[in-house]
Amino acid sequence: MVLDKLGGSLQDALKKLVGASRIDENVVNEVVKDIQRALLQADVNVKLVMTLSQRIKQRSLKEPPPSGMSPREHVIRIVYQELVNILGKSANVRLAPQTIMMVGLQGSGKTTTTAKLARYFQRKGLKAAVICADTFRPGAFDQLKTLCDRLGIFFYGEKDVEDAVAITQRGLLAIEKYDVKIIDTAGRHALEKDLIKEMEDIHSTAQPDHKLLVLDAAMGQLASEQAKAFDKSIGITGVVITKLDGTAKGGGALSAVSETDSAVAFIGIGETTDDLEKFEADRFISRLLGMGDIKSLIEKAEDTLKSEDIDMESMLSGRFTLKDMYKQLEAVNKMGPLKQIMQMLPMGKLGMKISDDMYSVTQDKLGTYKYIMDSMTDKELEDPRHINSSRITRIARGSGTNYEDVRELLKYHKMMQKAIKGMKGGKFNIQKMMKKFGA
Ligand SMILES: Nc1nc2c(ncn2[C@@H]2O[C@H](COP(=O)(O)OP(=O)(O)OP(=O)(O)O)[C@@H](O)[C@H]2O)c(=O)[nH]1
Ligand SMILES: [Mg+2]
Repeated sequence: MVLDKLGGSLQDALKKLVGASRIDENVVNEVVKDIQRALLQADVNVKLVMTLSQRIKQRSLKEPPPSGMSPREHVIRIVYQELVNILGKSANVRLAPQTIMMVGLQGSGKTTTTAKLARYFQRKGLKAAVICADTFRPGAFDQLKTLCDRLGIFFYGEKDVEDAVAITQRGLLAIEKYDVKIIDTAGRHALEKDLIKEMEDIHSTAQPDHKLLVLDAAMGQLASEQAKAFDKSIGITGVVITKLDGTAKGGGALSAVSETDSAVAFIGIGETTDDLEKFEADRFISRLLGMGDIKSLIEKAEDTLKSEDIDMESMLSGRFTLKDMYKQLEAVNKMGPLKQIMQMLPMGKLGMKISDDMYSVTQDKLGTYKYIMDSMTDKELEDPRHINSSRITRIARGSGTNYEDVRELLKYHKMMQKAIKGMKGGKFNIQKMMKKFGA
């Protein structure tokens, strides 16, 4: 996944929203703080982050949720919308016959992206050909030719010729009959005068429909300066951010571009020729946030909160029966293995530590526990202390399980009961806690 780290931290922030028992100013502030930290770590401009934070806070607290939408979903949607907003529009490179000129600093990924783009169009059914107009770097010809040969893409280049403009001119004639013509140009250390001159000459010779600026994602927020400089000299029509797979600064590069008049058209996410994606801000953010997952989490969360019928009062008074435990386990099971979600369950809300074993109670296990409990007497269910070794044997036989299963169940129960007793021991103000989550 692109931008794993940023995506992960943003998702963690949203999970706090999903898991909160109530959506109030405190929760929103806390989530916004997490989002800020995540974005700043991805090198997103501080001012941009502050504006975004303000907007999320204001909208979350002022805008009423649309009908049918829970407060939780509402805030998540606002976060999503505001993140899409800072990425701005994406540049649209249509699937049509056209000439594309690639520009950018040395090593930014122009040649690789030229091949990736040709492949992109080819897969969409357009005939693509490329021209090597880089006479600066000795290996440029071979590099692009090798990539094209492998992909079955027509390549035009002239070895040992220095005039990149003349090559472009002859090249365009040679590939006249192709739908999409892509010109790879030379990169330099910085925007030097002679590079600009050559770029402008190729530009006026080729009259490209698109001038794509290729930027290394590692540039972070400096991307905006580059975009402005290139735009001033030949007027770029779109940006390709490469190497998003290899840097934590990708968020900065992406958002910086939208601050200029330019927009991102494609992103490079790896070294192979298939690692190119058309950039669409909404789809990108949706994937970054794992929106599909988040949505189903919200549904589950609200489902479980509704169906929760555990008698908290009695539980906290020290009565924690096997039946109570079964309900808890059932709730855990319904939620899947996500630990964050556990915070919503009564035990989690009270800050009770739940061992890792508890998270992995499978449907099978639950089934087994149910059989076991069905073979117990009411008295045993209410107070399992009465269950001695011979009773365990009886219960195991009656339920078609074995001795160890029954013992495991009892062990769980004891563990949980102990934890609940621990909570009673004065560390928590029960009354206050109960109020807090509306029990
Ligand atoms: N991981 C990763 N590597 C990339 C990506 N795009 C390009 N690269 C690598 O970046 C290096 C430079 O890529 P080139 O395409 O040669 O860059 P260039 O802009 O043509 O370089 P010059 O022609 O010297 O200016 C190569 O090793 C590529 O494999 C990407 O999206 N992800
Ligand atoms: Mg190159």
